[in-house]
Amino acid sequence: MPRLTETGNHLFMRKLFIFAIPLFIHLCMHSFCFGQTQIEKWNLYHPVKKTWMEVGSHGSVQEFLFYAGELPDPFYGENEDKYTWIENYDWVFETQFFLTEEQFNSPFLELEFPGIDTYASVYLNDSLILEANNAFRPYRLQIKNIVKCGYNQLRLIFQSPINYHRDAYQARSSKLPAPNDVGNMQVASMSRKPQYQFGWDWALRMNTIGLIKPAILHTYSENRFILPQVITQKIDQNEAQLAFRIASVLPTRFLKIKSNLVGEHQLIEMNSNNFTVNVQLKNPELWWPRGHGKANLYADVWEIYNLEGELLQTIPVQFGIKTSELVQEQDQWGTSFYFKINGKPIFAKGANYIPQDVFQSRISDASLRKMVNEMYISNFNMVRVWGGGFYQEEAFYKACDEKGIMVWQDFMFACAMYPGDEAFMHSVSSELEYQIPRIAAHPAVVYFNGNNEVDVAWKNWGFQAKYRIGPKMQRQIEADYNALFKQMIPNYVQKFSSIPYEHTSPLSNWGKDEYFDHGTMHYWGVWHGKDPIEDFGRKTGRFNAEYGFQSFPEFSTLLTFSEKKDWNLNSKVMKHHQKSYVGNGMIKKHADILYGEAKSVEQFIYLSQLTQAKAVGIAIAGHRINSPRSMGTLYWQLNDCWQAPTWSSIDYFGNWKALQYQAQKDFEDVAIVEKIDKIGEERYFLISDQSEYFTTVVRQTIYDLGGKILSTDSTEIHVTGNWLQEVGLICQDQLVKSQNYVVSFEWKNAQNKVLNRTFYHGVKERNIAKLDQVSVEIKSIDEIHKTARIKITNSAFLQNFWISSLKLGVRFDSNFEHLLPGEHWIDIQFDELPLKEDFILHWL
Ligand code: BMA
Repeated sequence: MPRLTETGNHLFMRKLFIFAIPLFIHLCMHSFCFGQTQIEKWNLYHPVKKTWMEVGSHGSVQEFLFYAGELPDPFYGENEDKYTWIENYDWVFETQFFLTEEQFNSPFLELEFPGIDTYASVYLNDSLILEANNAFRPYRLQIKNIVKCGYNQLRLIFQSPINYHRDAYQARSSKLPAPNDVGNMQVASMSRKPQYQFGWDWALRMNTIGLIKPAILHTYSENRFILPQVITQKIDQNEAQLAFRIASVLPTRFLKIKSNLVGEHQLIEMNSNNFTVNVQLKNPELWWPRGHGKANLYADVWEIYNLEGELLQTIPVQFGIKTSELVQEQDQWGTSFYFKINGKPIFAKGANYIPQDVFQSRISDASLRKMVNEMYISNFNMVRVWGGGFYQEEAFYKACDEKGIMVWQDFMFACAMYPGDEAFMHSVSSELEYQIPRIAAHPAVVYFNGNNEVDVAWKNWGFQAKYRIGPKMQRQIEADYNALFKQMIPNYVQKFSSIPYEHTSPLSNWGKDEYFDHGTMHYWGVWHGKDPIEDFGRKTGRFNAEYGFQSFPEFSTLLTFSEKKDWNLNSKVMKHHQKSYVGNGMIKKHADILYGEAKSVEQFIYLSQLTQAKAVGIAIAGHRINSPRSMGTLYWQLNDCWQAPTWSSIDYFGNWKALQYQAQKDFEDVAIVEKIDKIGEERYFLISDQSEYFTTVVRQTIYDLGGKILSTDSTEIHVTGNWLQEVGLICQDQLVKSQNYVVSFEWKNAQNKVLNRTFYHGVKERNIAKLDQVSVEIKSIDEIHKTARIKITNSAFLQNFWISSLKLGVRFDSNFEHLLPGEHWIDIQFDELPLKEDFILHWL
């Protein structure tokens, strides 16, 4: 481990100024006295330059070197390569914090690190107080006996996350498979760090080192209480059985809780840090997922008292009442997999969520809320927090609680085999003790899943031969798997929640047709296999937890990491950003089949988005039409952590790709979806996942491409009052079978909201509209609310009309629509008003 040089120390001391700024509350009531101070500044020692630099309250070495101008934007071009050396060095963070007399005299002083990434020896006034080794848990340290009144010195010596494992890695006779780790030593699975930091097929490798969140100094008189949680145990007709739970930082006994809602109760010890009491709540108003009722939340205030009746802490608590049940039963098709929320089966619609940024510490709460809102307005009712990233922030789960978005929560293990030694298991257990009660406290959370594709990888990816793992070691790896995913994690889940759990996803692989009849499915036969695109609609699993197709992000996003001259699939930059071994060829293969060869890179980018939307749309329609055999559809993947061609439907800057606009329509609770068994042979289905019984009239209008009405039709459809879908096949007029046409549908949902959707049918060659047949104007500009209206005037038909802006931060309320000749309006929101020249138009 490096020691600080004299020069370094000296410089550091000179640079010192106010390090501790009191933040948050300073509460003093009765006998309890609370203080919280955040450490605002650190000094970072650069091991190569041998100099100190001043940095903020949190962040990674990689970010600091970028912000200081030492390194260029890591996402630009091939700059990733300029960052690789960082993970091989040890880095030192140092600060001084000041304790006032009042703070110093506080009976308890606790130093909390909410997130350390990852291997740090922590010294306080030269005493070693912690060896941190897990980025998924907070560390809380009692420091009363080590601190001084006045200045105290805190030093974190971060060890290289690679070197940390070197000896253990080299000592292993056979290595643990971690195929996504692109490093020379594949240590990802030995490490409790977000697995995608070691490289993934949609991410660069960026093994960050630093503080994920600011360190906090707590002062208190007796104890500190954390992780308030309400568990719904049972809901009877007029009463909910709940468990109120709380954890204490210090071991204690005999606590009392006074709740605004349920009054005073004695807390029962689960152990000396965890307390529980069973309570009843009359006439509970339940929390429901979006589309099935109100996401009702309770606001309570808890007062925690000690044995002497002294108030120790007051805690505001928000909770919801719901039960979640995972139904896995033998049935006429095979083995079911679906969720009953409050006893009602729910068809799950949504996507897989990955970290929103490679740099975890710069993801703001506002951006998390925005992302959850995107899910909400896209008619999702579920999101899967995927296991190769990190457990989400409170703001994320809170937004899901409020918006009624069910959360499928993976534990943070993905696509690798994990060790089972005592130290590793111990580290994971400390992570579980924190994360399970924290996450399960959110009513939105309905499912815990042990890992992403670990089981399926072990059984199907040829690890045994590739990593030369002999029979004895194979048995060991399997025993370790069982100990972690089939014993330890489910035990903790049961202890700290009432949420259902399975050890892995998928439970079934996509290799054989019969596999689709059982449990969860990740269908990768089109992308990773050679299946035709139509198979997305044919090969439907019982719960489709992953399936997807890649596309390129739009031009404004491409310009943030490349120049126009790089816009070539074979350029170094484009290849560098394409991290899937399958590569851009697969996008091109299917885009060519569907739309013919692109005439320019720009057009290819456009077609890549249309191809992705088509592919995923075929799957969603297939899954929904297949319900109740199929009870969930979560496409891969919602978002991005940098700018690259990936499976995302929303790019790194929040721009919606064609898929997102389409998913919004495909996920309408009462939707008309296009079923494509064979390209060119489309059929339409009205489908509902609502429980209300209602009648809707579906109006169908067929136009020729000049806008002339060829036929109209109305069908009355009774949507049954249960969860089975009501399918209405709307017949096409025989007259129009031989010509190109557009069909528009209008219908209502159970709440009487009018919905509509337009599809294009091309049965023969046609002329494509010319540039001078389309004009765009910006109208109704409102600089205060940052909104405007775009008027599109076209004298010829435009298929899949796409308008994008070269200025970042422009949002269109609709896009990729089929526009008959006439005037059309698109509402926009912008950060900075785009000019006419900023718009790029594409159509077919
Ligand atoms: C799925 C995911 C990821 C991966 C994606 C695309 O299986 O779980 O591991 O990024 O496939 O290959």
